[in-house]
Amino acid sequence: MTTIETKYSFPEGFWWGSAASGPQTEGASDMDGKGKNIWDHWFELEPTRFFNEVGPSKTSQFYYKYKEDIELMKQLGHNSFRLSITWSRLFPDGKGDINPKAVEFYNDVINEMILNGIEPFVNLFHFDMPFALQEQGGWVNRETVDAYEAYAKTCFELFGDRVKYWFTHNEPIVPVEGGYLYDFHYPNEVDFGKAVQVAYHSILASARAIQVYKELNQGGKIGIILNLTPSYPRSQNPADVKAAVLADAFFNRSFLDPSVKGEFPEELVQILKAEGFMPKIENDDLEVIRENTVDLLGVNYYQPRRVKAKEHLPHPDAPFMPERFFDNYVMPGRKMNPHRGWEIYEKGVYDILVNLKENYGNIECFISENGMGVEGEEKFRDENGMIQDDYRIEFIENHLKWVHKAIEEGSNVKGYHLWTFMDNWSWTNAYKNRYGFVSVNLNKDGERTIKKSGMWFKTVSEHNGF
Ligand code: BGP
Repeated sequence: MTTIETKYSFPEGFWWGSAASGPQTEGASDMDGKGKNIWDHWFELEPTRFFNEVGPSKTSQFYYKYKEDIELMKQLGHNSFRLSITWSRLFPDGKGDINPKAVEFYNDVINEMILNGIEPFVNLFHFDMPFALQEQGGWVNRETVDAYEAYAKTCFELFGDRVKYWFTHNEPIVPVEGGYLYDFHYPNEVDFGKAVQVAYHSILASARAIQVYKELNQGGKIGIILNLTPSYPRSQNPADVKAAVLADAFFNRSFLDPSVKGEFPEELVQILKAEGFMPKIENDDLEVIRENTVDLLGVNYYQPRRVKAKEHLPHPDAPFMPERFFDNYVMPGRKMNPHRGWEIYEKGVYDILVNLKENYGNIECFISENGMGVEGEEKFRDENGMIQDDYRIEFIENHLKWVHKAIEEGSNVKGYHLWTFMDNWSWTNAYKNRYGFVSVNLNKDGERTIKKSGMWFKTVSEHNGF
């Protein structure tokens, strides 16, 4: 390798790679004994809720093409990659009998990654509740915590000899928001009480999986992946500042504090008590949560949250929502990703890292997702067939500069993973927005072509900087 001057160089051993999830990439959603999960069910029930009525069976077919994909990861300079195990593939009913075909598949994938020098980061839950468990209430039902613990233990026992980086959940607040507050995941309920119970059970499940992992003594690390949205007040007016503090407690600290510190934010507990929404807590739960905090934290960062004090009191009959305490606010003139409607605020990633350093014991962390979804990327394909996604390169660079600054100031951040490796199925948005380093042509049997950003990333990884 030739040496070049890198203006932003990163610490030795920095993790360069990308992240994906089982339900968004595997396809084969009813093959080889896989059970249904909530996405398979919801698509059957209401296909029109999905962009162009494309459901979870038509994904990038990683199930069949994983060898080719891992080879591409290697070509793109990946030294690590996050995948998730699809719970209902391993346990078609969420518990009980194991599907041997799933064991074979995940063994093959993990072995292939290791063979190619790519460290497997394995996540256990990426929004994909097995439908059999959802029918019993999903995360609302405490028995799901037991089923999850058994599932986690099985994964550690089957794959833990080779997998040394585990994650209990990806963005556990999203199923709470989507399924029980804002109607973008099944079961599409609006019920704050259930939302709180779901959040609580997810946190308990995470702690119980960590406990089991530690007992097994496999010598790896276990963490959680959280989507953190730094909350900025519109002004320094105390009412706006208070609104931002509460939004932060609801959307960040609700999971961050128990995961890293083993305790719940006091502001939130006070609100839940005052409003009669405390979850059902049993026996030694709180001790389990206190004692089983994460070894490392994955930070997914896409956008900040801007808030202001509430202008109008909610109608007394309106369902209880976190927004009872603040208004979300779109700051005029900010840079936006028009395809996803999300603000692009690169400094947010730095603010998160500074917060982790100052208030969370500088916990070991990495950027586990960051990325830019773009519609209609085909128009950027050049005559050689490569998508010229300079906007994505600029997006990543601008974020990495802030990550670099945080490192210079002592942040304990160990890597950067893009969302995502190849264009994949994005829940209800299906294939509308493309996020990958690699494009996927759904009309040509999922043909893969590397985008310009993929080639650029290879040089960044090789030179450990840019
Ligand atoms: C994160 C999820 C990913 C992915 C990404 C992009 O919240 O962990 O699964 O989907 O966001 O968002 P979207 O696909 O909704 O555009």
